[in-house]
Amino acid sequence: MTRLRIALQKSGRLATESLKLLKKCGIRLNINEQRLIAHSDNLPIDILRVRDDDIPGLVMDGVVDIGIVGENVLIEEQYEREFINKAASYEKIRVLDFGQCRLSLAVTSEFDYQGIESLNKLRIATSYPNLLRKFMSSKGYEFEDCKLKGSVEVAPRAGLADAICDLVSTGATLEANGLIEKDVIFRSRACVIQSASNIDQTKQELINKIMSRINGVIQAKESKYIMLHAPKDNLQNIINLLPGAGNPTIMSLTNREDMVAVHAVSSEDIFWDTMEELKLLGASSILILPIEKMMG
Ligand code: PRT
Ligand code: ZN
Repeated sequence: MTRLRIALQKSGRLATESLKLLKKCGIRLNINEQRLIAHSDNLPIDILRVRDDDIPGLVMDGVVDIGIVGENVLIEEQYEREFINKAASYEKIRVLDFGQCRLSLAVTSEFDYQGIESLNKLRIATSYPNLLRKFMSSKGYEFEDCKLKGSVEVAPRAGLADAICDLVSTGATLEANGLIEKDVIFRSRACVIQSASNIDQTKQELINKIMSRINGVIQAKESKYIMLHAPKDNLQNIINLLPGAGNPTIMSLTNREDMVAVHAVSSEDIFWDTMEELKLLGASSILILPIEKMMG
């Protein structure tokens, strides 16, 4: 069987999480920092470690079978290719739980911003000219583009542009540069994409297996295993407090006729407030445990 090729970011914000996810799916890898390719020794999988900007193109051109990339980079590449009439087909097979950020318009505090119309025909610095162009034209506005690959946030102060359109997560970078976030034009997170070109059946089965493991890893991260002791006469109220705990296991306790042990899997984290409420209902010995893996 030909080996499945997966493209990941080599270094940067998505690199560690992407690798961690594959490892949790049971893909054993020997990463050599200098090397572009890493081979798995327990599954027919090769990992290509590249710049995130190259990942959508590698998948769209069928050079790799799947890739993990931010939706911002993916859609920018898709729009760019549509613009120049280049094939841009792929399939987004799952969004992931990391890499969350937003692409926002921001201006300096002196700028009299009355809404997006205030930016009409002005110069906007961005690394995402295609996403910005689609957004501005959907609103019926134009702009002069100033494409910068880095240091976008210094452009207004340096006199290069009137405003910026950049990725934001905490907002600290904007604040440090005296910029104010005005409008979010796109929300993004990391996602898994698959090539639209013909993938043979054995390869597709391997992709499906990995995707099912990814689902299990993410589901496990969001879920908790709960153990507690509950008074029999308040059992239903206690179970009702456990989010998404379908069919809890109820066990008897030695030497306690009035109490039972409850074990349940909750589909969400259990916060201190819920634990305090459980205690008020008579629950005791409450334990919340992380779950490592899950399967249907
Ligand atoms: O070398 P390579 O090309 O692979 O990496 P890169 O430098 O292009 O990208 P990298 O590693 O910075 O980001 C990879 C992906 O992470 C992005 O494409 C997004 O999908 C996602 N991501 C999530 C972010 C952020 N959060 C983020 N905050 N990417 C960039 N930023 C930058 C932003 O550009 C700004 O400079 O962080 C700064 C803002 O952060 P805050 O927290 O101060 O608001
Ligand atoms: Zn990049």
